[in-house]
Amino acid sequence: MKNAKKGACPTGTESRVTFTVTCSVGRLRSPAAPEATMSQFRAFAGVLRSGGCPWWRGCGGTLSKYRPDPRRGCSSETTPAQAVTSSSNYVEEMYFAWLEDHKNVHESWDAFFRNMRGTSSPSAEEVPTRPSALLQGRVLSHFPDATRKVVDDHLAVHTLIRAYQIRGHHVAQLDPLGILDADLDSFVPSDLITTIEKLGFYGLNESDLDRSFRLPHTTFIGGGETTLTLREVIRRLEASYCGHVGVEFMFINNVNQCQWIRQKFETPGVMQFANAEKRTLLARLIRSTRFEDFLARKWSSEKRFGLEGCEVLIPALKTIIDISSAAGVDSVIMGMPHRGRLNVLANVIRKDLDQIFCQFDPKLEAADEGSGDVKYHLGMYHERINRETDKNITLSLMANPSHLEAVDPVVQGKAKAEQFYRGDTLGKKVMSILMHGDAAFAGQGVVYETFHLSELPSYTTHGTVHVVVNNQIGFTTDPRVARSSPYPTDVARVVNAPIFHVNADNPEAVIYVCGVAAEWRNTFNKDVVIDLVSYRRFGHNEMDEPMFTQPLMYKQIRRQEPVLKKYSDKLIAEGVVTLQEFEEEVAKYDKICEEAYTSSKDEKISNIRHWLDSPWPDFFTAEGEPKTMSCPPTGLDEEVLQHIGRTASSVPLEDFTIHPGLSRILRSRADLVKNRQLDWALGEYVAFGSLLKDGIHVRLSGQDVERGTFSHRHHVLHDQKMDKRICVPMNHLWTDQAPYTVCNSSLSEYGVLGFELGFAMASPDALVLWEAQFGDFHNTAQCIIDQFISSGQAKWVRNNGIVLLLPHGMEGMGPEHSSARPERFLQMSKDDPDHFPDFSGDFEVQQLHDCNWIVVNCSTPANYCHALRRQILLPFRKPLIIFTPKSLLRHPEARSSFDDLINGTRFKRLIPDQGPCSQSPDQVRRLIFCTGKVYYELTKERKQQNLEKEVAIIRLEQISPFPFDLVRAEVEKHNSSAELVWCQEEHKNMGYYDYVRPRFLTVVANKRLVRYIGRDPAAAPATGNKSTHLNELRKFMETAFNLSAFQGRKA
Ligand SMILES: Cc1ncc(C[n+]2csc(CCOP(=O)(O)OP(=O)(O)O)c2C)c(N)n1
Ligand SMILES: [Mg+2]
Repeated sequence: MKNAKKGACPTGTESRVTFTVTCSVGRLRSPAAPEATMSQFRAFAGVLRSGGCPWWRGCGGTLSKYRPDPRRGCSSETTPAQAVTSSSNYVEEMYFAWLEDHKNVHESWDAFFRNMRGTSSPSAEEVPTRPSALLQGRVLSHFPDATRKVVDDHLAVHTLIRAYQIRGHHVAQLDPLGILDADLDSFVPSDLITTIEKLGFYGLNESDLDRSFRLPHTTFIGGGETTLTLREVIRRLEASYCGHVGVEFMFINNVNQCQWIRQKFETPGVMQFANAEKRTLLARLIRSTRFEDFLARKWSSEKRFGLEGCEVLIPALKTIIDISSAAGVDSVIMGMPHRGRLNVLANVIRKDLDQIFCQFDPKLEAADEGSGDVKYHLGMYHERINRETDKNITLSLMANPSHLEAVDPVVQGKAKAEQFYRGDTLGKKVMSILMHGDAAFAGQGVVYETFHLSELPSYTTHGTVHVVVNNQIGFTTDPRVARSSPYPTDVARVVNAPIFHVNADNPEAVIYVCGVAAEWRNTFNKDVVIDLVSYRRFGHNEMDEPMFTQPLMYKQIRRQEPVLKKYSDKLIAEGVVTLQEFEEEVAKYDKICEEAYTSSKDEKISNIRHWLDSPWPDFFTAEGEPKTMSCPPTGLDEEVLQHIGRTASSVPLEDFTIHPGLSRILRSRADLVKNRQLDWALGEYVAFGSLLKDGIHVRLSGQDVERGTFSHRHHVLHDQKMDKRICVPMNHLWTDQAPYTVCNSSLSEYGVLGFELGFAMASPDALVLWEAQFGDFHNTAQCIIDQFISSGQAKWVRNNGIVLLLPHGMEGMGPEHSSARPERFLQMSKDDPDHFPDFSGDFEVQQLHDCNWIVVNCSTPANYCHALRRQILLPFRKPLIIFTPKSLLRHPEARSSFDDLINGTRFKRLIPDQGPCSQSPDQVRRLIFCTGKVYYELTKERKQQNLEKEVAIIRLEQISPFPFDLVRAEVEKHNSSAELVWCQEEHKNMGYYDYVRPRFLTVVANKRLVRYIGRDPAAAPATGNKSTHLNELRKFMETAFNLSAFQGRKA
């Protein structure tokens, strides 16, 4: 009976659900059959509402004369005996009133209760508190069976109410097609009253239907009434929970929040709309529907991922925005997948229609550099007046890749940043809306990771409204094989987000739900989910044939009247609009589309720049170009260095006790500063601190970053005597400094890196860094790296200066924890290996401008500091990938003097040999180029072998873009017959070799050989065996300083 469970939506009827099926009791199942079906439920419900069956009628009406007023006592015409048999609620009221004071009730009742208790009056100590005493049976034990039943029945009715609140959604009529179960299950919960006999589950029966029951405080179905007949209780519960809205919320562990939701959905008459509201809704539905129709007519064979079947998404979003705007929100940041995206751009964000239409023109020429992207991936940013509230609002839809849900954390990061920079600490001004497909919402893990950020102090956006376009299909895949959870939305339960399922063919129900969701967000600042249960009228895209895989579903879809038709018929029937008005509104919008279509033909050039979701107008010129093509030196005043150094070695708060081990660390930092030296942690401190001084916000996020995985950073000090008392010295540097945010993240890479990328989009005046615990863990965030960081600017002309700190180094720690996989980043770097660039002007800056990202492996703290500062002093933003050290953090050689950071100094893309080779380069027999930690191993070995005059060791600090100019200078400086060697500690098929080799060959015009020294090729990045590790190291060190190792070898 699966198909019978969810009836099709009668949009033409009232917005609350009405069951239309009537049947006789003879068709209902026996109470013993727990798996009653929905058709039976609907039949029963119809009976309840209509009161149409003779056996069902007739019990009501008599109770009215028993309405009790305990304060006055009862009507003299009602005897206790009559009352007990006809109104349990009445007796209960009387009894409680009598317990408080026996004078409260009429003397006949007083006598009745005394008789029952066998006592003259309730003594003070005997008077029990109401429910607990009843539950403990202290009172009941004195009662005759009839009275005990009264109480039992009340408890039963309360339980029944709760059952509907918890499980009513399982039988709600959610599928517009009437053929599917939104919860993937035709099972009807046994505690919902789907047959008359099921009242027996609660110890009730048919004769109880017209008895009145006092309602608990946990329901609002009574409206202004405190009692209702059981018949009415069930009818109202069914209307609230089993209609076109299924409310899932009883898992929320906050009582106030549950009460709030109950009130919103149970209060009688809540879902009624004024005619003006209905007309607005119709107009929005017209736009949504006619937009898709227009595209289908003009470009019938173009992919657009139409919204047909869920056109209500547009009015839904607009309602959320209207309500939020009324509550004070003036910036909404949205993320969404392909489905209906063009419609959202046109009718929600209000991108000019001609700009959308011209994207369909295959002859449109690209004005911008880069690859560009397909039209249904582009973002948009628009400031406008919200017509409903007359307030300014900025709407931005983030550009995104095909990779479903990948944009979720990015949207959240951007929303967080906007809130942060505006001081919107409670999310009252800036909010995010995320749209999802049903299959992707359930299937993609990043959804879960993003939900888990939603309540974390440094990551919360104070509530996101999630809207799921649940067309009950994912490409060709049925939900039954696409998820294990009942609903696609169950993932949201982890954060106690209420979930509102709604039949998308009932636009008024949708609008109501959206209003509640927006109010929820504005009230509780927590996430909320709207599940638009809908269908997909056509194939996955406009070229697909859905009948191959879903024949029956699509037969039904063909018969399905479009929602606009159903809703316009309804409003015409109600007299809210006339047919003529409706047709005029349709014609008006069609005309707008036609005119835009005509003007779109004038567009010859596609400007992706016009689709930017995060413009930085002051940062670039009006044309979107960098204001200069140079970068100032990144050095600092001695005083600034000293000041930051002192703060980094101190505890700026009074009466703050730090751990003795940390005191030692701070003391040694102080010693370094005294000696004008920096280790890695100090180099980082100076970079951050000096940028803060210049008003640049610095945000460092990642797992355990506050202390630092390697216990070297200690940016957050913890008072050893007072729990949770912390001190962030970096925020005590200068009174007018920018804020420093350092935050340990949840244990997620994909979600958190995406979030930080989004954060970095909001402003160019921020240094946003994400640190992997170990560099190799970045690969669980590969999608963010591939789809956004590496290619984001090429696709969407959007700059982003995010910094990735990836601990890297072969230190015998095993296959994991060793390599941050430099080869992966380098393989995606776009500088041409075979072409020696011919830049005029500032070679370094021009190269950085033209690359897709910067990859560095700094060997000194000073250079690390310069790299971070350069990131901000550049006139554009590029992602920066830094392979950071582990053992070098404490290596006595890996220190810098203040001199390397003093005014006038800058980042060194390459560090030449500074020993004897530099004095007599002609004597050099081998030039070893390397990067990172292996430099220290090489110099140590060279010294031991006494080859400091013969072997020059040159450090490539910036690997990509490749410093062709500096490498050439080094090659030319030294003896032309010297061997050129690339040495790395990584395996040959990993690390840097494949990237640097062709570039070295380009430098030497393929006239010299470039030798490889390092580990042999391997499948795993490192051995798990310490002695193998050391043997490998020893072997390639021997080769490095065996000057005849390559003799006679041609390649
Ligand atoms: C990460 C990822 N995997 C697979 C795909 C291919 N793909 C594109 S749309 C789609 C189905 C999505 O279904 P759903 O989320 O329900 O959205 P709908 O298309 O139904 O609106 C799939 C599998 C993708 N784009 N991204
Ligand atoms: Mg879908």
